[in-house]
Amino acid sequence: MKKYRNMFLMLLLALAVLAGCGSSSFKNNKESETVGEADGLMDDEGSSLITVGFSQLGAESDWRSANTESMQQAFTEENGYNLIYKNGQQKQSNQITAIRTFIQQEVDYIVLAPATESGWETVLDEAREAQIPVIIVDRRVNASDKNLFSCWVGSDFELEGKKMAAWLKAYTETKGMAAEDIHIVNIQGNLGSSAQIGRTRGLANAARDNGWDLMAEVSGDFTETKGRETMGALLKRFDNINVVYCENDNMAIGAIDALESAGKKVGPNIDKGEILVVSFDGVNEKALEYARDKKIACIAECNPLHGPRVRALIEMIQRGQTPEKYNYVEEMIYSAIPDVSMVTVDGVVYKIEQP
Ligand code: GYE
Repeated sequence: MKKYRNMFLMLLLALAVLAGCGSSSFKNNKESETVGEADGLMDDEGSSLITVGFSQLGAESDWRSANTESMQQAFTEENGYNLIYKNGQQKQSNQITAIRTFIQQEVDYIVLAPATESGWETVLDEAREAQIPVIIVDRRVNASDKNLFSCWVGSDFELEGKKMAAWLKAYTETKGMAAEDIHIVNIQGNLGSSAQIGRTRGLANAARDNGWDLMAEVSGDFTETKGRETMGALLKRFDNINVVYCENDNMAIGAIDALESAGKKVGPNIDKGEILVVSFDGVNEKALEYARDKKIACIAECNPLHGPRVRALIEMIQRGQTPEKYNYVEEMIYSAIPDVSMVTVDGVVYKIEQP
């Protein structure tokens, strides 16, 4: 993937940030397989391999596949790990069972990529009782007792939504459109997941503040199939949609298919009757191609390559250090439309990158 070049240097930077100044922000978005090896690290029993139980939530999207692969590449035997991977098939109950199995197996670390935010207290408490450190990756858990897990690494999903809303505002202003003429539908991710909550909030607040017509918010579960179905249903309900905000690329691909099958023209010229589609991730090659063709007008990047980041956190704990509780990755925003060159969110300027 073109945009994951310079991987080695960027990861070195991230490790330096983590180890050096205890910052809560990972400065890189890139993956390396070559640094941070766990050579010489021993677990409590003196075994040379560290056992990590990884409960992944499912396999719903290209983002998820890239995330799983990143974890599998980071936690290899050559790197000093024994990775036990469990796919939760989108069900929290499966993930809870996986964690209980990891506890019985007496793994050294548990890594959890939770499907939704709520409902983890009991099982996390069981892991704490067993004195197994838990690292949360990607989405968050909303446990009131923050000591139920060691740390978290992932994206600022609301920031992603805010960046997208800022781009939409800037772009529709270049088109001279009145706020009330912007008729948006939001095809959301799976309800109750941090990625959905943050991206939905980013748009809803902007719609309220700008006076946009946010007509519907419907979940498409982050899958292409549900994105297609949901878009089809929305087209039956509304005949004036001109912006489709998809909370990931796979749903955008499905939605574009439904729009085109219904005879609609997808593109950035909303002043000329085209329907503008925006989305999140920037992992799927087809979505990036759509972005280069302006079929997807803008993509807010969500970086899935958390394997080396989780490994760096585990290695800190192994060395007796305490990682920052919340570790954010920095992310970009992509659009091939030249009219908007940057957006400002919460005082920070984000340059618009080429997809
Ligand atoms: O954007 C989506 C995936 O939680 C960040 O989940 C992740 C989201 C990602 O299914 O494609």
